Amino acid sequence: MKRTLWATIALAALAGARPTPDNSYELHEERDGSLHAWIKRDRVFPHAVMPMKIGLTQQNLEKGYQHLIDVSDPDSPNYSKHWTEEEVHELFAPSKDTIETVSQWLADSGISSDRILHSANRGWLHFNATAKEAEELLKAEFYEHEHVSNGKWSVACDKYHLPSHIRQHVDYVTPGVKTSQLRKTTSGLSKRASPSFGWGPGHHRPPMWKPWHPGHGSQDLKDCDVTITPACIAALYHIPEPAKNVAPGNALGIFEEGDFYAQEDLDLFFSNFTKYIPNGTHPTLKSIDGGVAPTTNVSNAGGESDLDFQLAYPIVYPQEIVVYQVDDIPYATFEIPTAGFGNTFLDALDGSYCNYTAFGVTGDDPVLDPTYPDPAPGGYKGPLMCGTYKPTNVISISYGVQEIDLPANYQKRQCNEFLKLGLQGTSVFVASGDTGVAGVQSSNGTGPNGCLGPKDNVFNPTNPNSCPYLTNVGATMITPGNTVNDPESAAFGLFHNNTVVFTSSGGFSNIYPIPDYQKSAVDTYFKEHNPPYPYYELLDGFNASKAGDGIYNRIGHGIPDVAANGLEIAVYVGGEAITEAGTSASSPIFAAIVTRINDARLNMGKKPIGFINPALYKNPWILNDITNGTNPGCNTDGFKAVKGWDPVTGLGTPNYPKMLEYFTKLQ
Ligand SMILES: *[C@@H]1O[C@H](CO)[C@@H](O)[C@H](O)[C@H]1NC(C)=O
Ligand SMILES: *[C@@H]1O[C@H](CO)[C@@H](O)[C@H](O)[C@H]1NC(C)=O
Ligand SMILES: *[C@@H]1O[C@H](CO)[C@@H](O)[C@H](O)[C@H]1NC(C)=O
Ligand SMILES: *[C@@H]1O[C@H](CO)[C@@H](O)[C@H](O)[C@H]1NC(C)=O
Ligand SMILES: *[C@@H]1O[C@H](CO)[C@@H](O)[C@H](O)[C@H]1NC(C)=O
Ligand SMILES: *[C@@H]1O[C@H](CO)[C@@H](O)[C@H](O)[C@H]1NC(C)=O
Ligand SMILES: *[C@@H]1O[C@H](CO)[C@@H](O)[C@H](O)[C@H]1NC(C)=O
Ligand SMILES: *[C@@H]1O[C@H](CO)[C@@H](O)[C@H](O)[C@H]1NC(C)=O
Ligand SMILES: *[C@@H]1O[C@H](CO)[C@@H](O)[C@H](O)[C@H]1NC(C)=O
Ligand SMILES: CC(=O)N[C@H]1CO[C@H](CO)[C@@H](O)[C@@H]1O
Repeated sequence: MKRTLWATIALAALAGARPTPDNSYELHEERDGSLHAWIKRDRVFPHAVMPMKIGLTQQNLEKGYQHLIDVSDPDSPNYSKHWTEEEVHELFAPSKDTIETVSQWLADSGISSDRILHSANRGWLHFNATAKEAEELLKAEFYEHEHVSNGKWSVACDKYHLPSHIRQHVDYVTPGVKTSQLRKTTSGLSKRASPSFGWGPGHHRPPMWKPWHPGHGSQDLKDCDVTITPACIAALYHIPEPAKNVAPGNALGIFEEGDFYAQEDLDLFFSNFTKYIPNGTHPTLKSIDGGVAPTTNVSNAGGESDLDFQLAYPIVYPQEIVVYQVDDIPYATFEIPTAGFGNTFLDALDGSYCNYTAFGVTGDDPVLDPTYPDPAPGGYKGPLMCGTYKPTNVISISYGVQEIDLPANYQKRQCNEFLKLGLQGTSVFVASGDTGVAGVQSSNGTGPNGCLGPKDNVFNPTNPNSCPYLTNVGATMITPGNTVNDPESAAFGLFHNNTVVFTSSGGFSNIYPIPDYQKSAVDTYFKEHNPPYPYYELLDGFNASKAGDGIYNRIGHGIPDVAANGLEIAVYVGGEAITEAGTSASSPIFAAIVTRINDARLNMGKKPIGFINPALYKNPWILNDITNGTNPGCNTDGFKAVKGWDPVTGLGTPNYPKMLEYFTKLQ
């Protein structure tokens, strides 16, 4: 394997004296132990040239929330005065002071400004330095490292120092204590946790489906307890027939990965279940990093995509739907394992995210996320898409993993991106998950029952749901014998001879604290309906040795925010009518309703709603409170749906007329 990094290696002796930090220098980063899978080799030759990058601290990470609330709180004079993309970049870019202080220090250290490149998003200073220069600059010793198995080389130090007045301006430096030239390989890396919802590759039938109930499925509302059709959803939430004069450009965006709709399924559904959607109606494809849709072979149609579009179209039609079809086939179908989720999607919506540093993480993770161009057969050969598409006003995501599957800082950086979308006026709805208070069995660090801790009894929250800047949607059902006029209950379903249990995911994050907008709702829940379980209090990720006997986090962000029907949903998949279940259904229903309300607001010359949670928590009366049912898991009954907010169905299901009335009156 060629070591291209050190192409200019000169014949020179190793540098003699060990650098000793002078008084003004302080330790900035030190690695705990050796680099996993890398063997430390020789000291880097003093004249070898290394590409150096200094990640500058981004400002205002802590202020972002206040700005988001400023445009999302219905009582704020700035409600719906969303920011432009440029304003958002400017908010988080490093301050002038940071850039000037660090540049000055480099100049004083002999690295003149003409050698420095400043990245487009202002987050990075790049320069080439000899190892000798870098070692003096950072009071460090750089060593070559060889990978144990893949023949790659990298350079890293065990620790490095920075002058005390510089430290506050620098996130981290590369090469540094991590291997920075690590490239993703196509084998041997961590296996992708199977998505807990969103059925993914090879599962054209979702795990939770039933054959069609013969004789059901007309426009008749009397069978809604057995089969949910568009007519049932319209009746449940009082959604009128679509408006005639829709605002242009108000599309609903739907995320899909490794699962593809078939036009034939949509057509069968439209012609059987709606009077007004013509055959051939289809979403606009926004392909991300090689994503393809639809599938031309109906036998390969996916139970997630077909479900999403069949639920959303009857509500939003004739408004447009956009499908964000994410990742090429090798990645999307997990032929190449990845454990990450959502970063390539967010890159395509915001170019600055491709290189964004926050919480010590820059750009996509070369191990967890797909990397492009993808050399795999059939892989997408273009560069990673950055800022290719504008986000739609509303986005629905019915995929996810568990919080435990991903490093906390990876999730925090991504969560901040959801905050940026909210600042710009985009509402993001995410299915809360289908496993109650438990997680997915195959997920990282979980027991066979999908739960955490040495006793496999600790509740296991979902990702990206734990992020407080998006809107989590749990699932409800019409219990047998009830009608669309009766209150719904929290969803609960048994499938495949009771081997698959569906309960709506909910609980409390182990990473994020309870956001202010949710605080009084969660306080009331604990005060009036204290769950009968021991709890712990921690943030920054689950740690069994700190959790004691507790089985849920008392100080974490509560999931979900709202709910919508998710059981016995009529859908055509693979040319056949079946019924499906899952919060996968609930998210597109809620997102489609908000798209309709945005349409009304746009027609009045108002702005889209954007981040909807502060308005919902202040006005729970515009939702139907769900007060029956539980979300069992981890050998418990889980939490209970109660009066007011609860970690099963949130604030409740949509009441379209009340939501419309409320949101059209707001500025
Ligand atoms: C509303 O926005 C303006 C302009 O961005 C800003 O100056 C003002 O402080 C904001 N008002 C509040 C209450 O935050
Ligand atoms: C560093 O050197 C490489 C190779 O000569 C060059 O491609 C790159 O642009 C240089 N970077 C900077 C910041 O000057
Ligand atoms: C629409 O397409 C479906 C599926 O191909 C077909 O069964 C139906 O007859 C078509 N309806 C019309 C009006 O063409
Ligand atoms: C769809 O429509 C066809 C033709 O009207 C009918 O035979 C069939 O039973 C319908 N399927 C469902 C699932 O309602
Ligand atoms: C469609 O896919 C099925 C299942 O993967 C396969 O058996 C069939 O041959 C495919 N049909 C065509 C026309 O490619
Ligand atoms: C899985 O868990 C192990 C042990 O906690 C951890 O070292 C590893 O990073 C986790 N994998 C991922 C992909 O998060
Ligand atoms: C369910 O159990 C019945 C009776 O034991 C059996 O006939 C049937 O094949 C099973 N179905 C599934 C989907 O496993
Ligand atoms: C978990 O907590 C223990 C005790 O405080 C600590 O020693 C350990 O490093 C923590 N583990 C992780 C992965 O943070
Ligand atoms: C409450 O939910 C349970 C299932 O969790 C269901 O069996 C029962 O019928 C529901 N009660 C009402 C009044 O809907
Ligand atoms: C300025 C900068 O660092 N740009 C990089 C942003 O990320 C993309 C994709 O990873 C790179 O190709 C750019 O070089």
